Amino acid sequence: MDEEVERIAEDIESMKIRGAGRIARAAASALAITARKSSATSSEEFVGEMLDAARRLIATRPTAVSLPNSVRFVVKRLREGSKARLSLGSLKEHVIEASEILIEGSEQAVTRIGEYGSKMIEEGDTVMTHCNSSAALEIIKTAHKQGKKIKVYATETRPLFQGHITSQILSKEGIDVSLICDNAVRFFISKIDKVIVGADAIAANGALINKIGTSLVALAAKEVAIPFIVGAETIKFSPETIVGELIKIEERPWSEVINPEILRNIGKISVRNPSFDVTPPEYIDMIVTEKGVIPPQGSIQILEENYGWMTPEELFIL
Ligand code: RUB
Repeated sequence: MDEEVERIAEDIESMKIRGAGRIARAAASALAITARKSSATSSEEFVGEMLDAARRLIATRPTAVSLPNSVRFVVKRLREGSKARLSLGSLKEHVIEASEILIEGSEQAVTRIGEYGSKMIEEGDTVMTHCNSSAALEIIKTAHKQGKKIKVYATETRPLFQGHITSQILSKEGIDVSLICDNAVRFFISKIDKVIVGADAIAANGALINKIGTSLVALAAKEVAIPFIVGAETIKFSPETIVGELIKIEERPWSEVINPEILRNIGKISVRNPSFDVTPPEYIDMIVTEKGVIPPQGSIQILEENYGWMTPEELFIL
């Protein structure tokens, strides 16, 4: 494996590169790097190198569906090029181009989500967000740029405090932000007009998989009957769920939750650290995608449009 590609894989694992959209773009760029640096002397050897890199990248984090979807997008073109017996040079170009298309498309998708989603924010709205999502923040930032006065409550998002990043980004934009503990969500929910979060994955039934604690925010939002809005590029929709696969919830090391010394003093206990949770579709009012705003029940249609070409073999080939 190329060193630079291995470093990208490790950065995704250690969460130096994090957030489902960014992970997907990093994986696509790692595949382009693999192609650029390849010293393969035959197309077969090149395909082998690409698939090794693809498998390594997919294995880095299990929940963000945008990661395998991005890798599949590039591998599909690799296979097509190989089937069409492109020369080795053209095959490399084909792969590099595919990865560039994916990266550009993913960036444009976030901008579109911002445009569509911002229409749902009204002057004077108070918004709650959880974790750090580029798509959710794009909605808020776009509405702010349109001159709407918005107040945001950002949850800390333990254990890794992605809420600090969110607060910093929004405050730099000049948006009024209050950082709150995750367990203060219900305390503040009566002040909130809308909840806006991102997605690591959307299942065929419209369920949302996002940072642990998202489902609790959704529960609180439902109690006070305010809109719960998800910003999700279509690359976050999971084709595996059409054929009954469940989305794997990553469990990260306990050391992210508690200092080893404090743990030693507490005694012999187990510490659990699931990184994501599932918000059922009944708790979601709308999903803002780059193709438009859909109810969660519209997820299957997005999956059919975007991934209908996939045979089960293609789905599980990596
Ligand atoms: C990040 C997280 C984000 C989604 C969407 O989790 O849950 O809400 O990935 O982000 P982690 P984006 O910090 O564990 O990667 O909209 O930027 O893709």
